[in-house]
Amino acid sequence: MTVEKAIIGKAQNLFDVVGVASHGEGSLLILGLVTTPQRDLDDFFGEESGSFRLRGFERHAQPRLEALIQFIQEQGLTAELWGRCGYPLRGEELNLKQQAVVTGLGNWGKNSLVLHPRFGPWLRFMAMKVEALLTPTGPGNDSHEENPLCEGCTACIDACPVGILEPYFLRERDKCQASISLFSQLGKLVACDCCLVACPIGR
Ligand code: B12
Repeated sequence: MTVEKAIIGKAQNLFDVVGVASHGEGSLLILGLVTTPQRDLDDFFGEESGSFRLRGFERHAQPRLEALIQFIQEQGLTAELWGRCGYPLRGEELNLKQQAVVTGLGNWGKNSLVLHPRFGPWLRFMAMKVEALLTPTGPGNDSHEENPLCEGCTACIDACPVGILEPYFLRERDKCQASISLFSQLGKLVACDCCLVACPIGR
């Protein structure tokens, strides 16, 4: 078995979806896990300092990420997470949704999230830089074509409690209830999920 096959196979064992993009001299692994009530990746925890912990990612994703890094290191290569738990907190740094589309893990949905044909909007993404030239997956670009899965449906737009969702774009992101609850509370943070719950894909 080639090292590439071994790395991708290991990643596929640990995560629900795996994409590869080329990145400088190496590659970027885009890893996705479905969030569920039993495996709540959306468990964010506000701290007194005003910052927050990615508690769901720490619990459920970090052990898998560490196992993959260790496996890659055993192949004599280096691997590094992008941001805390592979979750860059600024889209300008690395846009995970764009990378997910580029690597074929789904397409933009009207709720501005990446929709996977089976898992709908419930995948959460992580990025890992790998010092190896792995074969890129997916279309290799993030075409802004309308998503056939969203044709004739406005369920997410109708469900937005603050009316800021336009097809494929969040107009005033600071007003998003997910954003407000994230940065203004202490303790377990409840992110608004209305535009995900309303989506019929992957229900
Ligand atoms: C900042 C941020 C937020 C902000 C702003 C969100 C926003 N839409 O801008 C706030 C706090 C509001 C937020 C909320 C949520 N977020 Co958030 N967030 C991020 C973060 C850190 C950066 C996103 C960003 O700034 N992108 C830059 C903007 C410009 O890009 P964009 O939104 O993709 O815009 C593109 C599209 O609009 C597209 N486009 C424009 N016009 C058109 C037209 C057509 C036809 C098409 C097809 C496309 C298209 O082009 C734009 C540029 O590429 C990412 C992690 C990361 N590093 O990527 C997570 C991330 C996007 N969030 C995520 C999630 C899950 C959520 C929430 C559900 C809360 C939660 N449980 O975590 C809500 C959902 C709200 C929503 N409907 O977007 C997931 C999305 C997973 C997925 N399946 O898509 C990410 C990837 C985190 C992760 N690790 O998985 N988030």
